[in-house]
Amino acid sequence: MPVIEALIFDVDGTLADTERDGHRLAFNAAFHEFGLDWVWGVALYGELLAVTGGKERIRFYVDRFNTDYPLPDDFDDLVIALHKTKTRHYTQMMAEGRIPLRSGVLRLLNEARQAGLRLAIATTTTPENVTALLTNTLGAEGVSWFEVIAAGDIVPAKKPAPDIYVWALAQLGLKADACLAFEDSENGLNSALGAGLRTLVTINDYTAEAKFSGAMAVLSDLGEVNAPFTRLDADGHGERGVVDLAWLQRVAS
Ligand code: XBP
Ligand code: MG
Repeated sequence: MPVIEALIFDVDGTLADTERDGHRLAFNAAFHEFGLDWVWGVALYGELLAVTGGKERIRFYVDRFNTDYPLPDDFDDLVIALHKTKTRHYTQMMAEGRIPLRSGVLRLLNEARQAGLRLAIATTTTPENVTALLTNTLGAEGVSWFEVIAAGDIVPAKKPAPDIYVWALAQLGLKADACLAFEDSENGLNSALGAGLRTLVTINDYTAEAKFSGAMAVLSDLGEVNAPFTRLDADGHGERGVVDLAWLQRVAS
């Protein structure tokens, strides 16, 4: 296996647990601001996560879960306006520091940077949201840690389509076998696998029951020395530890 040259990270659910207490609340705040009585509870939101992308998720909700809603003629414009408002609420929440990075993320990013690995992001979320999270959690320079930020509508087909990872690889000028991807969801895993990437999954509450077939490994999180990960896939035999570059190189081989 070639030496790992770059790490490509998903954002939502992987770098930080942004869905339940970030995106979900921002959607609800936008609905409220528009005088809509739509409220996405924690369980419903788990079902809505089947569709990636905020605008796509609003449409999915109206289509499948709120079928009595009379579609206005300007529904397309409404979705865009709602989503813009949702992004304002979300970035405001990030600026308030409401969502920290997940366990082990900062440690691994620091190690990768010191070792000269290249870093990239591949996410379906809106670019402003990525900037808000990185700036708040890593500091003003955080965005510059990532050489490529592939986000949002930059490719029309969102995860589980491989397009966002294919785009990120093209920008890096690297083949998939020189990179590793980090994901938290089946849609994300399938996107990365579709681009030919070996992919490490760290689960969260919304994705814990998924099967993750094809993942390089499935872990509770990246782990810290005083709070090690638990490996959950059958090949791992319940290993506990810390994801560092040596561990990644070993498991990827
Ligand atoms: C993340 C998402 C995003 C966010 C909403 O998926 O599904 O849609 O929930 O973001 P992944 P926007 O982690 O697989 O990339 O509202 O900005 O689209
Ligand atoms: Mg994700």
